[in-house]
Amino acid sequence: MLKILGRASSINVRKVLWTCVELGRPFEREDWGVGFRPTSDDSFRALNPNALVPVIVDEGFVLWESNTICRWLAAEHGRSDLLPSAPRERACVERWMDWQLGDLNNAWRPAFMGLVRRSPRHQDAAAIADSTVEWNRLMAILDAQLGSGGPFVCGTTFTLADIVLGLSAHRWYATPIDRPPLPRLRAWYECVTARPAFSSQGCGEHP
Ligand SMILES: N[C@@H](CCC(=O)N[C@@H](CS)C(=O)NCC(=O)O)C(=O)O
Repeated sequence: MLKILGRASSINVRKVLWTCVELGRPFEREDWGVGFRPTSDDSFRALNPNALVPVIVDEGFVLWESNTICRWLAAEHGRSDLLPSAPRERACVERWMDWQLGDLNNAWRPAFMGLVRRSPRHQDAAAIADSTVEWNRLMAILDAQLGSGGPFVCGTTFTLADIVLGLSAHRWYATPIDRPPLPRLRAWYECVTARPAFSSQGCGEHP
């Protein structure tokens, strides 16, 4: 049985939960991370030296990095709808997944950590304001991408890019900031979050 280690409030754990449900893949989840068993434990660090969630263990195979886990799961199930096998189509999905992890995650951190998590280390008003501007700028880029084809991030098929970015959009809408309207993004967000797999694992709960 696939084991997922990580608290369900983590956006990166939610990516894996959502993907598993889309795949119909059974799993067990163990709570690790802030508020639960500490990832600084030796037993956890032996699985992921970064001491971050999620980690999966499948028949002795250990994997960390949320987007890589989602790609591995889709590939293992032969789900070329979620992760295309054709190089150009696959590159589109991987590009938007990389953009989510590398660019979007960095943009939102001060605003999200300061305003939603209320982290004492993230209460610099100027940093929150800068972060909000950058976060909104990047979400407008996603809105433009959705306007160039759609209805999904990479065209007519729901892919892993919609999972990781759908969760990012959930965070954006849940953060008390001024947002541009971005109607294409809103329509796409409502479409992807209406999927049963989104709500079945609590992905729509407080981010
Ligand atoms: N690049 C990693 C980042 C993982 C990450 O930052 N995880 C956070 C939760 S979203 C974490 O483990 N925080 C510490 C904790 O919960 O103890 C991934 O995508 O898996």
